[in-house]
Amino acid sequence: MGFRKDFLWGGAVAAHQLEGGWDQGGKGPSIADVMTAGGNGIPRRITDGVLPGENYPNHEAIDFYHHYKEDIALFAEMGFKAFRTSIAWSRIYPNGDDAVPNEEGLKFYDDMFDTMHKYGIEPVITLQHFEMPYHLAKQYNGFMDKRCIDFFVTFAKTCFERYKGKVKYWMTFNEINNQAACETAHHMLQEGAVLTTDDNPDNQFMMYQSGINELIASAKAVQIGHAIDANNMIGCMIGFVPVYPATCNPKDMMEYTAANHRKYWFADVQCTGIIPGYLEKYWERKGYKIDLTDEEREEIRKGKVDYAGFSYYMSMTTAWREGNDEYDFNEQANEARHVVSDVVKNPYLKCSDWGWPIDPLGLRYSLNWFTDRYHLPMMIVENGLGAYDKKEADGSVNDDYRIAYLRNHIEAMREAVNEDGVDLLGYQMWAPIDIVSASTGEMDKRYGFIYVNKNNAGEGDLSRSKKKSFDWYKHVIETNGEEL
Ligand code: BGP
Repeated sequence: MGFRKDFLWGGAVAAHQLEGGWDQGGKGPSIADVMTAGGNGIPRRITDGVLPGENYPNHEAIDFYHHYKEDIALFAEMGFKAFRTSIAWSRIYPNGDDAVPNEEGLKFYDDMFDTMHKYGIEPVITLQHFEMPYHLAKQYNGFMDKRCIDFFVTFAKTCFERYKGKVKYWMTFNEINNQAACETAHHMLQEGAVLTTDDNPDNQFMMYQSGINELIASAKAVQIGHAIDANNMIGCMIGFVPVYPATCNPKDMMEYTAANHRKYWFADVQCTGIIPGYLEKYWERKGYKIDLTDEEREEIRKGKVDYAGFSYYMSMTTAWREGNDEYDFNEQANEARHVVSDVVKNPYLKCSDWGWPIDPLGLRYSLNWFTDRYHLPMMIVENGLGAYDKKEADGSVNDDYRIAYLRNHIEAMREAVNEDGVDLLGYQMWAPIDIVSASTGEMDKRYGFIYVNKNNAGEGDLSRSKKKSFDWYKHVIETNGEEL
């Protein structure tokens, strides 16, 4: 009973959200570097390049670029077996289409991985986590251009070759499916480096075309990664928000099915190698002529992933609505494009301060959903609570709400292992140290076991201190999840 002996307990972050050093060591600007700070309920703006006078929180972030040794030492103190981060693409290829990689960038990650191994921490690496070189967005419109497939594959190959023997667990694209349900300018830029506006009627077509191009790139990278090192475990990374039908009305059940198709077709492709029939039919109905050749379909078939990685923060509930084609429903209502939302409130769940429904049992359901659909090993590569923390006069942060959130989720995950027999490789909590929020650009939306002295206004000396949850998680790892 219980978690496997080599269970990968750890934490997850992404380069752009903590490294800072946005223009140091030969790094080029990434798409994250042109996103301004938003706020709780206030969207981030995308500027036309890096402009003077704007506030770009990712430029400095928490300066992990210069602090990674002390931060990794703190993760080691908690007993981490794994640490998930990403390789900032524009540190390696500053423009994305450069002829040769930037040695200083490659060396930076060599040193970081060596530091992890010194403590017996296994790196879990994402190749593209919302941080494509900005030049690829500006010059090519990102993955709308097939040449970006080759640029990504070159980047992936460079990383597989360079870090052979140092990195075994990989993921190609972070939350590759987020764009599917949202199709906003923010998501189209974050996931595919496609520059658009919220009200562009072509967003959905572009999402399918750029998404297919990313899936081809992912499948090619999987094959190359296996050829370079047969030990490599290369996964997908799905932003998973399990869908519940609002009622047992059969129409709600079909709406639930449609929402699963709409949100998780990326997972179906990466885990099965097949373009699902529901997708082909939808393109046909919409008149979308997706550029996808027989050779590319074959690449997708051969480039199936080894494990299903997914993030889990919340569930969502959908309902059928009179007079609407279910596939035109969207997760986010978009009045400018006459898109109606099918998302309804779940009366059984409470929400976080940012309105994210908290649902620990949904994690057990998610592990079963992936197992029933794909029968692959899995890794939870993100799960955590963004909250306002209060630093007491004595410097302590008593984050019992964070401990409660994580305890309940880990308990649900343990039941999925013990009762349902799911094959789970590890759990990467998001994020072990306070970092810049991806959706809002805030610092005050905190996830960490480690407090970083910096606020939304950018004030603070970046000093690190332990929160109450630090020792709690340490004990969880020590007892391999027995004592929560
Ligand atoms: C996921 C992303 C992460 C991360 C996390 C929390 O969608 O993969 O990059 O940021 O969500 O979201 P946020 O930072 O917006 O609170």
